Amino acid sequence: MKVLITGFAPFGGEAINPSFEAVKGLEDIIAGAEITKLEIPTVFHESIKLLDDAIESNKPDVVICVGQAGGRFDITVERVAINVDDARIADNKGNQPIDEPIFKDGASAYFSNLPIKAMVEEIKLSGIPASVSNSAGTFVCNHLMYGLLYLIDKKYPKVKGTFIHVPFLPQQVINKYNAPSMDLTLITKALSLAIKGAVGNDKDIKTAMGTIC
Ligand code: PCA
Repeated sequence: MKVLITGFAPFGGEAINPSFEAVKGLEDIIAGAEITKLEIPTVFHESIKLLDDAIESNKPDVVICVGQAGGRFDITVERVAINVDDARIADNKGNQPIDEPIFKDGASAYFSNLPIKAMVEEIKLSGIPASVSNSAGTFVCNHLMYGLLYLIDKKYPKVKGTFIHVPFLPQQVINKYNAPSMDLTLITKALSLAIKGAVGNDKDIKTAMGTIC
């Protein structure tokens, strides 16, 4: 079993991105699976191209992309990606698409085909806060998750994939008011547990993890 896991480069004025910091710290073998780690630029379209090339060359069974969700307090495993870019800030190359489809020939949305609830449960059982998220936003993270699931739909039908958002690191929130953070060792452990949940469950568990607005 091969797992490709990616993290993003820092963006939005941050000096660090917890996603790639945590990915870098993962073991090379987790739950018997061979782990390949990759940093992805926080740039629309270039990110998807790089992921496509990595899937083509590494031939992974599972792909998990990870990104920073500043403001979230827990680890969130994403359920769905939507076919829209609506950037509140520019990406690292100055692109700021507004209400543009990611792929004109893609579905309105794609759902993750990994057992996302089993992944969340695995993380929670180790005492780390985690939940299912129903929105990866409309910036580069949703863009990459959509690109991954589009590629799975059109080109790599045997691959399974999702996206995980992680909170800020403590050093990122020193001068931010009331912003939650999580220690790097906990984020790294959570990603390792998420991989364990992903490779260890063919089917998802039937547990309520929905939200009420
Ligand atoms: N987070 C951003 C893009 C890169 C990252 O780490 C997002 O949530 O869209």
